[in-house]
Formats: sequence, structure tokens, C-alpha cells
Amino acid sequence: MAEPLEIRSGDARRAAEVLLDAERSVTARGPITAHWPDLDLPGAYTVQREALHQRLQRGETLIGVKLGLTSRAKQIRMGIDAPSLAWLTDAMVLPAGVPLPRQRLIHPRAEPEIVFVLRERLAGPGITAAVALGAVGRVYGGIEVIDSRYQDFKFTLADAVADNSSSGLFVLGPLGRSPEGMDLAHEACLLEVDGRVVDSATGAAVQGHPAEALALAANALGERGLAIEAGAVVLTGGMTDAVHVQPGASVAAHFSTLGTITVAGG
Ligand code: OOG
Ligand code: MG
Repeated sequence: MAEPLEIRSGDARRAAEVLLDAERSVTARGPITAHWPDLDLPGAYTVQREALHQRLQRGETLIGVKLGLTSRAKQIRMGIDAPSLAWLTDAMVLPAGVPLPRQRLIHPRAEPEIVFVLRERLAGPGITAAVALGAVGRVYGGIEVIDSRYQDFKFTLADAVADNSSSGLFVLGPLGRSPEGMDLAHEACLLEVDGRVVDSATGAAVQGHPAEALALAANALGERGLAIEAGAVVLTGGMTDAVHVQPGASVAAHFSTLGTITVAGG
């Protein structure tokens, strides 16, 4: 295996290559900011976009957006107090019932999320939570399996953004519900590992309401001249802290009205 090459400050293309190499070779590495100390958020989003470009060039399809660090539990764990955005491609879908492909992952952690599938395009600025919810076709429970390319999940916000917010895989729940009449702030989730409840939260943990997170995503993308397209999948961010997925373990998210999602550790 070739040594990871140095990254020069300002070389977004190289930084993206190095991160995708770490993913492909299932090898954790040190942070990008060790080579590029003044990497700021706009710079990190440039690296992220470059990595998306490289994913699309190798045949992946863009299917949506994921928010990161939208709950206090996640922000406290990572020591970062601002949400982030990243991209979802079809290669990140883990069909329900399929065990985690461990050989493809460095140090997977699972987190329960409320997931939207849009019926209408959303383009910020000026999107409120109510407008955002009006664009949602279906609501799902889900589990995101995050997998940072950085050793021990140690990173600054800029590092994490460059690394597509630790994207790994995600599983959608069995039930796509219309948002009408749903009370998403009160939608509860119990997170279980091997049948033991290890954490719990409601949708309110995510920016007060998951639709606030969706609005935030649409407005932040709007600032970059981008929109969330009809049909897009939007992961609104971990409701609880993420849990390690050990080999042989089973992680389950039990939602109050969105069903149960189980990920077998593989
Ligand atoms: C960053 C990814 C965050 C979420 O839902 O908060 C994320 C990380 O915690 O590694 O996906
Ligand atoms: Mg997440």
C-alpha cells in the first residue's frame, strides 16, 4: 500500500483523493489540517465537493444530503458546536437486513436519525421549518453508520466537513409516513445494543424539530447556489450520541411511530 501522500495547503483535489484513498483502503489517517492548517470551512466544503466529484466520476449517483452535528448529544461528543452538511450517494445505502460490510469500514458507529424524502425541490434562502416540511413526501426512521477516515474520530469541524462528515452507510426504516399529522418533535427513539437500551431521544433533540434541520440545510446550500432536489434523501442528523458497532453485535433503533431498524455488526 502506498504511503498517503502529503497534501499541500490549498490543494483541494489532492486532499479529496487522500481521503477517498483512506476510505478505499480502510485505513485511518491523521487530520487534513495537519498539512493544511488554515483550512477554513469554505475550503473544507471545496474539498468535500471535489470528493463528491470524484465519487460521481467513478460511477456513484448523488441521492441526497446529510446533516451532521444537529443535536447537542452529537455536538458535545465531538466538541464541535455547529451543524455541517455532506453528500449521500447510492453507494452509501445499506439495504435493510444486510449485515454491516465490516471489511469496508474502519471503526463504524451507529446513530438513529429521522430521514426525509423530498416530494418537492427546496432552494434557500428564506426556507422556514414549515416550508421545509411542506416539501417532504415521506418521513422514515433510519440508522446512519458513520465511519471517520481520521484516527480515533479526532478532527476539527473543517476536517470533518472535508471528510464528508464521516459518511459511511445508512439504513432506512420499514415505514415511510406522510409528515401530515405527525408530531416529529415528539417522535421518540430508543437505541439498543444487543437488546439493552443504551440511549434515547425525541425528534426535538435535532434543532428543536427535524424540519428545522432540513430548513438549515436548504438555506446553507442556497448560499452556495445549490438546492435539494425532489426525490432527495435527507438525513437530519444523529438524535443521540453514536454507538460503536462491534463485530457480532446488533444495534436497533425503535421509533415510536416509524418502526424499528436493526443493523447487525457483521
Ligand atoms: C460527524 C458526522 C456527524 C451526525 O449525524 O451528527 C453526523 C461525526 O460525528 O463523525 O453524521
Ligand atoms: Mg449522522
